[in-house]
Amino acid sequence: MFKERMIELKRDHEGLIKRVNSKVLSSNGIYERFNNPILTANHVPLHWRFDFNPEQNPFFMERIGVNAVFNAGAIKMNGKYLVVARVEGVDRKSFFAVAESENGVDGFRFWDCPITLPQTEQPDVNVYDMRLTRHEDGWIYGIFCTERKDLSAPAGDTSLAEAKAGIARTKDLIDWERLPDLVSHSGQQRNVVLHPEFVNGKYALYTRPQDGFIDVGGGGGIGLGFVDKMENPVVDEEVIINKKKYHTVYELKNGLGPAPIKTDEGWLHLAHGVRNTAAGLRYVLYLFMTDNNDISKVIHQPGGYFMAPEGEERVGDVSNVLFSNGWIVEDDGSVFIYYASSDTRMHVATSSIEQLVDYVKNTPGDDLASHLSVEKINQLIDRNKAVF
Ligand code: M1P
Repeated sequence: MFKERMIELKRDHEGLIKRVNSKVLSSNGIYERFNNPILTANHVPLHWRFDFNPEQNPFFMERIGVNAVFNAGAIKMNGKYLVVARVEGVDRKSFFAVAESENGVDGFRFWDCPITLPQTEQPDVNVYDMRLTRHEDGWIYGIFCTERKDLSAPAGDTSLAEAKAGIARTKDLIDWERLPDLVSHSGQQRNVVLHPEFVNGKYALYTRPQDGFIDVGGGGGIGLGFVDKMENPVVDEEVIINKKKYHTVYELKNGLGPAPIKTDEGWLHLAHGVRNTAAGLRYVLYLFMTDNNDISKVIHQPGGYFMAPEGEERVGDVSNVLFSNGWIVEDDGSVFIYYASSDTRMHVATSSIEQLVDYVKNTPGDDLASHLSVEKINQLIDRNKAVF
Protein backbone atom coordinates (compact mmCIF):
# COMPACT_ATOMS: atom_id res chain seq x y z
CA MET A 1 0.00 0.00 0.00
CA PHE A 2 2.83 2.39 0.91
CA LYS A 3 4.60 2.07 -2.42
CA GLU A 4 1.50 2.15 -4.63
CA ARG A 5 0.07 5.21 -2.93
CA MET A 6 3.39 7.02 -2.88
CA ILE A 7 3.96 6.48 -6.61
CA GLU A 8 0.42 7.55 -7.48
CA LEU A 9 0.43 10.64 -5.26
CA LYS A 10 3.85 11.72 -6.54
CA ARG A 11 2.62 11.39 -10.12
CA ASP A 12 -0.54 13.40 -9.42
CA HIS A 13 1.44 16.09 -7.58
CA GLU A 14 3.94 16.49 -10.41
CA GLY A 15 1.07 16.61 -12.93
CA LEU A 16 -0.62 19.37 -10.94
CA ILE A 17 2.55 21.49 -10.80
CA LYS A 18 3.24 21.03 -14.51
CA ARG A 19 -0.35 21.91 -15.51
CA VAL A 20 -0.27 24.62 -18.16
CA ASN A 21 -2.28 27.78 -17.53
CA SER A 22 -4.07 29.49 -20.41
CA LYS A 23 -5.44 32.99 -20.69
CA VAL A 24 -9.19 33.41 -20.62
CA LEU A 25 -10.54 35.95 -23.14
CA SER A 26 -10.89 39.29 -21.35
CA SER A 27 -14.37 40.74 -21.57
CA ASN A 28 -13.40 44.14 -20.17
CA GLY A 29 -9.99 44.71 -21.84
CA ILE A 30 -8.40 45.74 -18.53
CA TYR A 31 -6.77 42.44 -17.48
CA GLU A 32 -6.81 38.77 -18.38
CA ARG A 33 -7.62 35.93 -16.02
CA PHE A 34 -6.23 32.39 -16.40
CA ASN A 35 -8.18 29.13 -16.44
CA ASN A 36 -6.40 27.48 -13.47
CA PRO A 37 -5.39 28.64 -9.99
CA ILE A 38 -1.61 28.92 -9.66
CA LEU A 39 -1.42 27.44 -6.15
CA THR A 40 -3.72 25.30 -4.03
CA ALA A 41 -3.33 23.21 -0.88
CA ASN A 42 -2.51 20.27 -3.16
CA HIS A 43 0.59 22.08 -4.50
CA VAL A 44 2.24 21.84 -1.07
CA PRO A 45 5.16 19.38 -1.29
CA LEU A 46 4.41 15.82 -0.29
CA HIS A 47 7.47 15.71 1.98
CA TRP A 48 5.92 18.43 4.18
CA ARG A 49 2.83 16.28 4.66
CA PHE A 50 3.73 12.61 4.45
CA ASP A 51 6.20 10.49 6.41
CA PHE A 52 8.24 8.72 3.72
CA ASN A 53 9.47 5.98 6.07
CA PRO A 54 7.48 2.81 5.19
CA GLU A 55 8.01 1.33 8.65
CA GLN A 56 6.58 4.38 10.37
CA ASN A 57 3.87 5.04 7.80
CA PRO A 58 2.77 1.75 6.17
CA PHE A 59 -0.45 3.29 4.76
CA PHE A 60 1.42 6.30 3.35
CA MET A 61 -0.99 8.42 5.34
CA GLU A 62 -0.89 12.20 5.44
CA ARG A 63 0.53 13.22 8.83
CA ILE A 64 0.35 17.00 8.54
CA GLY A 65 -2.58 18.37 6.54
CA VAL A 66 -2.76 21.68 4.69
CA ASN A 67 -6.08 23.47 4.34
CA ALA A 68 -5.42 26.34 1.96
CA VAL A 69 -2.82 28.43 0.15
CA PHE A 70 -3.73 32.08 -0.41
CA ASN A 71 -2.92 35.79 0.09
CA ALA A 72 0.64 35.77 -1.31
CA GLY A 73 3.15 38.59 -1.52
CA ALA A 74 5.14 38.64 -4.78
CA ILE A 75 8.54 39.70 -6.11
CA LYS A 76 10.78 38.99 -9.11
CA MET A 77 14.29 37.94 -8.21
CA ASN A 78 17.11 36.52 -10.35
CA GLY A 79 14.69 36.21 -13.26
CA LYS A 80 12.21 34.07 -11.28
CA TYR A 81 8.68 34.96 -10.21
CA LEU A 82 8.41 34.33 -6.49
CA VAL A 83 5.36 34.41 -4.27
CA VAL A 84 5.41 34.26 -0.47
CA ALA A 85 2.15 32.46 0.16
CA ARG A 86 0.05 32.17 3.27
CA VAL A 87 -0.11 28.41 3.84
CA GLU A 88 -2.79 27.44 6.33
CA GLY A 89 -2.58 24.06 8.03
CA VAL A 90 -5.59 21.99 9.02
CA ASP A 91 -4.82 23.22 12.53
CA ARG A 92 -5.73 26.75 11.34
CA LYS A 93 -2.17 28.04 11.83
CA SER A 94 -0.83 29.99 8.87
CA PHE A 95 2.82 30.30 7.95
CA PHE A 96 4.80 31.62 4.98
CA ALA A 97 6.36 29.65 2.16
CA VAL A 98 8.01 30.67 -1.11
CA ALA A 99 6.86 29.21 -4.42
CA GLU A 100 8.73 29.86 -7.66
CA SER A 101 7.79 29.95 -11.34
CA GLU A 102 9.76 30.54 -14.54
CA ASN A 103 7.02 32.51 -16.31
CA GLY A 104 4.79 33.90 -13.52
CA VAL A 105 1.61 32.15 -14.65
CA ASP A 106 2.17 28.43 -14.11
CA GLY A 107 4.66 25.85 -12.88
CA PHE A 108 4.73 27.32 -9.36
CA ARG A 109 6.72 24.97 -7.12
CA PHE A 110 7.33 25.49 -3.40
CA TRP A 111 10.91 25.75 -2.21
CA ASP A 112 12.19 22.85 -0.13
CA CYS A 113 11.07 24.18 3.29
CA PRO A 114 8.66 26.83 4.56
CA ILE A 115 10.08 30.12 5.88
CA THR A 116 11.42 29.94 9.42
CA LEU A 117 10.30 33.26 10.81
CA PRO A 118 12.29 34.50 13.82
CA GLN A 119 10.11 35.43 16.80
CA THR A 120 9.99 38.56 18.94
CA GLU A 121 9.85 38.38 22.74
CA GLN A 122 6.09 37.98 22.34
CA PRO A 123 5.78 34.99 20.00
CA ASP A 124 3.17 35.05 17.22
CA VAL A 125 0.16 32.75 17.46
CA ASN A 126 -0.72 33.17 13.79
CA VAL A 127 0.90 35.07 10.92
CA TYR A 128 -0.51 35.95 7.51
CA ASP A 129 -0.75 38.20 4.43
CA MET A 130 2.86 39.26 3.87
CA ARG A 131 3.44 42.31 1.69
CA LEU A 132 6.92 42.39 0.15
CA THR A 133 8.60 45.73 -0.54
CA ARG A 134 11.98 46.07 -2.21
CA HIS A 135 12.96 49.29 -0.45
CA GLU A 136 15.51 51.76 -1.74
CA ASP A 137 17.51 51.17 1.48
CA GLY A 138 18.58 47.81 -0.07
CA TRP A 139 16.44 45.45 2.04
CA ILE A 140 13.37 43.46 1.06
CA TYR A 141 10.83 44.00 3.83
CA GLY A 142 8.01 41.60 4.60
CA ILE A 143 5.21 43.19 6.63
CA PHE A 144 2.50 40.82 7.79
CA CYS A 145 -0.26 40.45 10.34
CA THR A 146 0.78 38.87 13.63
CA GLU A 147 -2.14 37.68 15.68
CA ARG A 148 -2.05 36.90 19.40
CA LYS A 149 -4.70 36.16 22.00
CA ASP A 150 -6.08 39.29 23.61
CA LEU A 151 -4.93 38.86 27.21
CA SER A 152 -7.51 41.35 28.43
CA ALA A 153 -10.37 39.14 27.14
CA PRO A 154 -12.92 38.23 29.82
CA ALA A 155 -12.53 34.69 31.21
CA GLY A 156 -14.28 32.21 28.92
CA ASP A 157 -13.95 34.38 25.80
CA THR A 158 -11.67 32.26 23.64
CA SER A 159 -11.99 34.26 20.45
CA LEU A 160 -10.78 37.77 21.29
CA ALA A 161 -7.51 38.44 19.49
CA GLU A 162 -5.11 41.28 18.77
CA ALA A 163 -3.76 42.06 15.30
CA LYS A 164 -0.48 43.92 14.85
CA ALA A 165 1.93 44.52 11.96
CA GLY A 166 4.92 42.19 12.22
CA ILE A 167 8.07 43.19 10.34
CA ALA A 168 10.92 41.09 8.95
CA ARG A 169 13.57 41.82 6.36
CA THR A 170 15.74 39.75 4.06
CA LYS A 171 17.98 39.90 1.02
CA ASP A 172 17.12 36.48 -0.41
CA LEU A 173 13.77 35.32 1.10
CA ILE A 174 15.76 32.55 2.86
CA ASP A 175 17.29 34.27 5.90
CA TRP A 176 15.03 36.73 7.68
CA GLU A 177 15.80 39.29 10.36
CA ARG A 178 12.85 40.00 12.60
CA LEU A 179 12.33 43.62 13.66
CA PRO A 180 9.98 44.87 16.39
CA ASP A 181 6.27 45.01 15.57
CA LEU A 182 4.92 48.34 14.38
CA VAL A 183 3.83 50.62 17.21
CA SER A 184 0.90 52.91 16.40
CA HIS A 185 -1.63 54.69 18.55
CA SER A 186 -4.75 53.36 16.88
CA GLY A 187 -5.79 50.09 18.47
CA GLN A 188 -5.12 47.19 16.13
CA GLN A 189 -3.51 47.02 12.68
CA ARG A 190 -3.85 44.83 9.60
CA ASN A 191 -2.94 45.39 5.95
CA VAL A 192 0.19 47.46 6.70
CA VAL A 193 2.40 48.06 3.64
CA LEU A 194 5.81 49.74 3.27
CA HIS A 195 6.19 52.36 0.51
CA PRO A 196 9.27 51.52 -1.63
CA GLU A 197 10.92 54.97 -1.46
CA PHE A 198 11.99 57.26 1.36
CA VAL A 199 9.73 60.29 1.75
CA ASN A 200 11.61 63.27 3.20
CA GLY A 201 14.18 60.83 4.58
CA LYS A 202 11.56 58.72 6.39
CA TYR A 203 10.02 55.32 5.81
CA ALA A 204 6.38 55.69 4.71
CA LEU A 205 3.87 53.08 5.83
CA TYR A 206 0.31 52.55 4.66
CA THR A 207 -1.75 51.35 7.60
CA ARG A 208 -5.30 50.21 8.36
CA PRO A 209 -6.19 51.25 11.86
CA GLN A 210 -9.01 49.28 13.42
CA ASP A 211 -10.80 49.35 16.77
CA GLY A 212 -11.24 45.59 17.13
CA PHE A 213 -9.92 42.38 15.61
CA ILE A 214 -12.57 42.16 12.85
CA ASP A 215 -14.43 45.46 13.07
CA VAL A 216 -12.57 48.55 12.05
CA GLY A 217 -15.17 50.50 14.02
CA GLY A 218 -15.38 54.27 13.71
CA GLY A 219 -11.88 54.48 12.23
CA GLY A 220 -10.70 52.39 9.33
CA GLY A 221 -9.64 53.52 5.89
CA ILE A 222 -6.16 53.32 4.39
CA GLY A 223 -3.84 55.43 6.53
CA LEU A 224 -0.38 56.86 5.93
CA GLY A 225 2.26 57.34 8.59
CA PHE A 226 6.01 57.80 8.78
CA VAL A 227 8.77 56.23 10.84
CA ASP A 228 12.38 57.28 11.24
CA LYS A 229 13.86 53.81 11.57
CA MET A 230 12.53 50.35 10.81
CA GLU A 231 14.52 49.09 13.80
CA ASN A 232 12.28 51.26 16.00
CA PRO A 233 9.05 51.44 14.01
CA VAL A 234 6.85 53.95 15.80
CA VAL A 235 4.14 55.79 13.85
CA ASP A 236 3.03 58.87 15.76
CA GLU A 237 0.34 60.02 13.39
CA GLU A 238 -1.75 58.25 10.76
CA VAL A 239 -3.61 60.32 8.18
CA ILE A 240 -6.43 58.53 6.37
CA ILE A 241 -5.80 58.93 2.63
CA ASN A 242 -8.52 56.58 1.32
CA LYS A 243 -11.68 56.41 3.42
CA LYS A 244 -14.40 53.80 3.66
CA LYS A 245 -17.57 55.37 2.30
CA TYR A 246 -21.35 54.83 2.44
CA HIS A 247 -22.83 52.89 -0.48
CA THR A 248 -19.56 52.01 -2.15
CA VAL A 249 -17.74 48.67 -2.52
CA TYR A 250 -15.57 49.78 0.42
CA GLU A 251 -18.41 50.79 2.67
CA LEU A 252 -17.48 48.61 5.66
CA LYS A 253 -13.68 48.56 5.43
CA ASN A 254 -10.78 48.59 3.02
CA GLY A 255 -7.07 47.86 3.08
CA LEU A 256 -4.10 48.33 0.80
CA GLY A 257 -2.90 45.33 -1.20
CA PRO A 258 0.71 45.18 -2.39
CA ALA A 259 3.20 48.07 -2.31
CA PRO A 260 2.24 50.67 -4.94
CA ILE A 261 3.86 50.78 -8.40
CA LYS A 262 5.43 54.05 -9.57
CA THR A 263 4.32 55.21 -13.02
CA ASP A 264 4.90 58.47 -14.92
CA GLU A 265 1.35 59.48 -14.02
CA GLY A 266 1.39 58.64 -10.31
CA TRP A 267 1.58 55.76 -7.84
CA LEU A 268 -0.75 52.91 -8.78
CA HIS A 269 -2.45 51.27 -5.80
CA LEU A 270 -4.36 47.98 -5.60
CA ALA A 271 -6.62 47.60 -2.55
CA HIS A 272 -9.52 45.53 -1.27
CA GLY A 273 -12.89 46.92 -0.35
CA VAL A 274 -15.46 45.20 1.85
CA ARG A 275 -19.21 45.62 2.09
CA ASN A 276 -21.85 43.72 3.99
CA THR A 277 -24.60 41.70 2.34
CA ALA A 278 -27.35 39.36 3.54
CA ALA A 279 -24.93 36.52 2.65
CA GLY A 280 -22.05 38.00 4.65
CA LEU A 281 -19.05 40.16 3.77
CA ARG A 282 -18.06 40.62 0.12
CA TYR A 283 -14.41 41.45 -0.65
CA VAL A 284 -13.54 42.97 -4.04
CA LEU A 285 -10.39 44.61 -5.46
CA TYR A 286 -10.19 48.23 -6.55
CA LEU A 287 -7.50 50.56 -7.90
CA PHE A 288 -6.60 54.17 -7.22
CA MET A 289 -3.68 56.47 -7.99
CA THR A 290 -1.77 58.94 -5.79
CA ASP A 291 0.36 61.93 -6.75
CA ASN A 292 4.05 61.26 -7.43
CA ASN A 293 4.93 64.42 -5.49
CA ASP A 294 2.49 63.93 -2.63
CA ILE A 295 1.72 60.32 -1.81
CA SER A 296 -1.12 61.33 0.52
CA LYS A 297 -3.12 62.81 -2.39
CA VAL A 298 -5.46 60.51 -4.34
CA ILE A 299 -5.62 61.85 -7.92
CA HIS A 300 -7.71 59.15 -9.63
CA GLN A 301 -10.16 56.59 -8.31
CA PRO A 302 -12.46 54.67 -10.65
CA GLY A 303 -15.93 53.92 -9.31
CA GLY A 304 -16.68 50.39 -8.11
CA TYR A 305 -14.53 47.33 -8.28
CA PHE A 306 -11.64 46.38 -10.54
CA MET A 307 -12.02 42.64 -9.90
CA ALA A 308 -14.68 40.67 -8.03
CA PRO A 309 -15.03 36.93 -7.37
CA GLU A 310 -16.21 34.99 -10.44
CA GLY A 311 -17.19 31.34 -10.96
CA GLU A 312 -15.30 28.97 -8.66
CA GLU A 313 -13.53 31.97 -7.10
CA ARG A 314 -16.80 32.75 -5.32
CA VAL A 315 -16.68 29.65 -3.12
CA GLY A 316 -14.22 28.60 -0.45
CA ASP A 317 -13.48 28.73 3.24
CA VAL A 318 -14.55 32.37 3.37
CA SER A 319 -16.75 32.69 0.29
CA ASN A 320 -17.19 35.79 -1.86
CA VAL A 321 -13.68 37.10 -1.22
CA LEU A 322 -10.96 38.35 -3.56
CA PHE A 323 -7.83 39.52 -1.79
CA SER A 324 -4.50 40.63 -3.25
CA ASN A 325 -1.24 41.49 -1.56
CA GLY A 326 1.20 40.80 -4.40
CA TRP A 327 1.92 42.03 -7.91
CA ILE A 328 5.00 42.11 -10.14
CA VAL A 329 5.79 44.73 -12.78
CA GLU A 330 8.24 43.90 -15.58
CA ASP A 331 10.61 46.31 -17.36
CA ASP A 332 8.38 46.15 -20.46
CA GLY A 333 5.39 47.33 -18.39
CA SER A 334 3.66 43.93 -18.04
CA VAL A 335 1.92 43.47 -14.69
CA PHE A 336 1.23 40.15 -12.97
CA ILE A 337 -1.54 40.51 -10.40
CA TYR A 338 -1.52 37.71 -7.84
CA TYR A 339 -4.84 37.35 -6.05
CA ALA A 340 -6.53 34.81 -3.81
CA SER A 341 -10.13 33.67 -3.97
CA SER A 342 -12.29 32.97 -0.96
CA ASP A 343 -9.33 32.43 1.41
CA THR A 344 -8.64 29.13 -0.38
CA ARG A 345 -6.40 29.35 -3.49
CA MET A 346 -4.12 31.66 -5.50
CA HIS A 347 -4.64 32.94 -9.05
CA VAL A 348 -2.90 35.30 -11.45
CA ALA A 349 -4.26 37.92 -13.84
CA THR A 350 -2.12 39.85 -16.31
CA SER A 351 -2.31 43.42 -17.53
CA SER A 352 0.09 46.26 -18.29
CA ILE A 353 0.96 49.62 -16.78
CA GLU A 354 -0.48 51.27 -19.88
CA GLN A 355 -3.83 49.49 -19.48
CA LEU A 356 -4.03 50.07 -15.72
CA VAL A 357 -3.17 53.77 -16.03
CA ASP A 358 -5.78 54.11 -18.78
CA TYR A 359 -8.28 52.34 -16.48
CA VAL A 360 -7.65 54.57 -13.45
CA LYS A 361 -7.61 57.79 -15.45
CA ASN A 362 -10.58 57.18 -17.73
CA THR A 363 -13.06 55.14 -15.71
CA PRO A 364 -15.63 57.48 -14.17
CA GLY A 365 -15.62 57.78 -10.39
CA ASP A 366 -18.46 56.73 -8.09
CA ASP A 367 -20.92 59.63 -7.97
CA LEU A 368 -22.70 58.01 -5.03
CA ALA A 369 -26.27 58.02 -6.42
CA SER A 370 -28.24 55.89 -8.91
CA HIS A 371 -29.54 58.84 -10.93
CA LEU A 372 -25.99 60.10 -11.39
CA SER A 373 -24.94 56.64 -12.64
CA VAL A 374 -27.72 56.85 -15.24
CA GLU A 375 -26.57 60.35 -16.21
CA LYS A 376 -23.05 58.99 -16.80
CA ILE A 377 -24.34 56.18 -19.01
CA ASN A 378 -26.48 58.60 -21.01
CA GLN A 379 -23.47 60.85 -21.59
CA LEU A 380 -21.51 57.85 -22.92
CA ILE A 381 -24.43 56.85 -25.18
CA ASP A 382 -24.57 60.40 -26.58
CA ARG A 383 -20.83 60.44 -27.24
CA ASN A 384 -21.08 57.03 -28.91
CA LYS A 385 -23.99 58.17 -31.13
CA ALA A 386 -21.68 60.86 -32.48
CA VAL A 387 -19.17 58.25 -33.66
CA PHE A 388 -21.49 55.39 -34.76
O1 M1P B 1 -11.38 36.67 5.12
C1 M1P B 1 -11.10 37.74 4.26
C2 M1P B 1 -9.84 38.50 4.71
O2 M1P B 1 -10.08 39.03 6.02
C3 M1P B 1 -9.02 39.81 6.57
O3 M1P B 1 -8.86 41.00 5.85
P1 M1P B 1 -9.37 42.41 6.48
O4 M1P B 1 -8.51 42.66 7.65
O5 M1P B 1 -9.25 43.48 5.46
O6 M1P B 1 -10.81 42.18 6.85
C4 M1P B 1 -7.72 39.03 6.60
O7 M1P B 1 -7.81 38.02 7.58
C5 M1P B 1 -7.42 38.36 5.28
O8 M1P B 1 -6.36 37.45 5.45
C6 M1P B 1 -8.63 37.59 4.74
O9 M1P B 1 -8.35 37.14 3.43
